[in-house]
Amino acid sequence: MLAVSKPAAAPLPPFPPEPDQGRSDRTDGLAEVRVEGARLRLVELPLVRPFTTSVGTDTVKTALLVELVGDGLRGWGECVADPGPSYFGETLVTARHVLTEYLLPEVVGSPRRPVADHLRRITWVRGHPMAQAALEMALLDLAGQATGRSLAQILGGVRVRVACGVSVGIEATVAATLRAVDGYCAEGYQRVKLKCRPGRDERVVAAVRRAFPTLPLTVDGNAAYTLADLAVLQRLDRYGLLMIEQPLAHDDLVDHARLQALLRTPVCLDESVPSVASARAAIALRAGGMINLKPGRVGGLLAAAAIHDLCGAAGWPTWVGGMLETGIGRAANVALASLPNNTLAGDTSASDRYFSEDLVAEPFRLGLDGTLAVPTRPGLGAEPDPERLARVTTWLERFTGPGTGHG
Ligand code: SMG
Ligand code: MG
Repeated sequence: MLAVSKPAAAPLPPFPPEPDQGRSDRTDGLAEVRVEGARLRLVELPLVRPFTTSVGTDTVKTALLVELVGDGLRGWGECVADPGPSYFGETLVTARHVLTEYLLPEVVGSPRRPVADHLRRITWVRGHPMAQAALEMALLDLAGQATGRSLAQILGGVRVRVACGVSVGIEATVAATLRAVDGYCAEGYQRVKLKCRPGRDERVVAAVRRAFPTLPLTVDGNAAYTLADLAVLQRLDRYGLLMIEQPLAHDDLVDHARLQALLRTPVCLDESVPSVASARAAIALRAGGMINLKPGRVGGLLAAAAIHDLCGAAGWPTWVGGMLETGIGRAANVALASLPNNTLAGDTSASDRYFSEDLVAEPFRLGLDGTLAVPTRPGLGAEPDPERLARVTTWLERFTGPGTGHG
């Protein structure tokens, strides 16, 4: 009988290393912390101008804040879920539910523990990365304060100031977009991102490029395109964009890989990377060329830092995105932006790009060189101004520990 030999299997492409789910050695050496009580609250801050994307218009920022109290310290976390699930599947109501019923009971009233152990106790909760990230931020703030280490030091930051860009919403007219871009450039922002959607893309990009020939420029489609729009996406290649952010579906990687193979401009993934594992898949599939890091989207700062490391090893640049955070979430984003592979300016704009009065005592101010200072105080290095906090709080709930109920 004829022996049929199986052809040798083609070697697997080099795969990115195994994810560590973000529960990394970055927490080694942090003091143990005890969480005696917690408060959840909603705050509402009007935006200085409406912000329109392909998924809707925001005129006010509603943030869910986590406040942990232990050993005389106070740790703060900001949840970036929106009121509705148009950018991401979580909402303010689902995040509140998950924090109240599942996450906070695991840490409030528990004994003094290493922060890694507190975090291990919440990993059984699947999904809900924005709720998880808010609690993680508050725990890291407590642990950083207890240890005397800033969040940037905990995460492995290497910069004292970080380069800032600005995200410009879809304006009513091209002229209004040009005015907005002009204003932000005059303030010193180092790069401009134009929100776009089918029909509101090439004409605006062409006009901005004509008026600002050397401006570092990007676009963000927030998943509004499909491969049927290939022609316009390929035409955008002509404008020297730094990247095209999340053009295709929020849960797609395969079509982004097909698109990237047909574009010179790097594709930057945002919505399509909701975890460390999905970042690894994106890199393995070559579904783009860079990733926008948002702690809330991926389950926390440690997971975002792990994605930063994976991308660095793969030669993909990273940068820190934004969710119109108050100064609390902004402090965390700026600390994350100080990591070495974040080589592109972030959507980490100054407080006054969003609010006439930020929540934090010391608002983030843009330097003349278009940078923000990385907080240096232990922990987050930012806390709400008590009087302002009281003024903008619309809802508040207290937790004292498991079994004691809340209210
Ligand atoms: O914080 O300056 C900011 C906003 C940056 O454009 C921004 N964020 O898709 O990257 C993004 C959006 C998400 C929020 S609006 C849907
Ligand atoms: Mg985006």
